[in-house]
Amino acid sequence: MAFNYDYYLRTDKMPTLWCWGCGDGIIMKAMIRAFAKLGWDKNDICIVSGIGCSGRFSSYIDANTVHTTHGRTVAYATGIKLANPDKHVIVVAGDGDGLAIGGNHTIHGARRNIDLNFVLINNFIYGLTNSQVSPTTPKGMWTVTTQYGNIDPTFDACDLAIGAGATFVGRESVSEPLKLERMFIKGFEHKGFSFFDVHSNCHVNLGRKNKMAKAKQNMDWIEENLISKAKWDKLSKEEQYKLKKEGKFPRGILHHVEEPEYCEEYYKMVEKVRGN
Ligand SMILES: Cc1ncc(C[n+]2csc(CCOP(=O)(O)OP(=O)(O)O)c2C)c(N)n1
Repeated sequence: MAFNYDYYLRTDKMPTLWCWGCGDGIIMKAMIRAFAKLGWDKNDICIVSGIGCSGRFSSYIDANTVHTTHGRTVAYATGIKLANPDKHVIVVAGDGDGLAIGGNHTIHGARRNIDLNFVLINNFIYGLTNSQVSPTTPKGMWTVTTQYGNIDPTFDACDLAIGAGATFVGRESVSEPLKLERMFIKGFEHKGFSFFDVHSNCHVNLGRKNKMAKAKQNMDWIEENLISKAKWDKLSKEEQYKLKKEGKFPRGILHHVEEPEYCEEYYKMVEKVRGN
């Protein structure tokens, strides 16, 4: 029998406002299947989204939801998780939201290893506001703010998360929804800061002026730039460095370690101070 998504959706809000073929829908569906496979009650889930096309997750998923200010998802989510450590808190933010204006919050959420699940919807552009350059926009690409081609160097969101202290870090794309679902399940189960760099298409605002105006062309381009972790690990450090400079990245679960979780440490401290 076909999977029924409706339990986790605000069906009265359908159809979505996303453009035809947008990767956001694939990610939302993979996320919902992960919730269902983990057996999560929607009342135990909190979706915290920022501002952007990706911000609509908190409108469409029927759980506890907060549509927060641009770049401040982790600040809100930290408060929510500390006050409700038994809830599953999922942060959804775009590459502009999570790496530019909100980059600092992303770093410190990872550093604290608070049990949040940070889903970065990385479409390489400011989607909602029509094509401004973002930290992940590849070199040379046209955006409205880089009309002669982007000169900013390529940015690796997973390296940032690992360096900052995230304890589960993975990268997948919208072309592999089942792998994405499996990665979500593993990361959602992990206790600590889980960071998912999900490469997604924005053929309307990125692709249109960069020779991939169709969703499939944009998705094919994403696939060309992702290399399985198994293959990646066989390359020398020099080869990996060179590939990253060309905008090519490893995919899969890249980092998974166990470290003390922030809420647990916090509540231990509360007990200690109370003399219990
Ligand atoms: C403080 C603040 N600055 C700027 C904006 C305008 N703004 C809204 S969405 C957005 C960028 C969205 O891009 P991204 O975060 O990559 O998400 P996407 O739309 O691609 O999902 C910007 C700059 C805002 N709403 N608030």
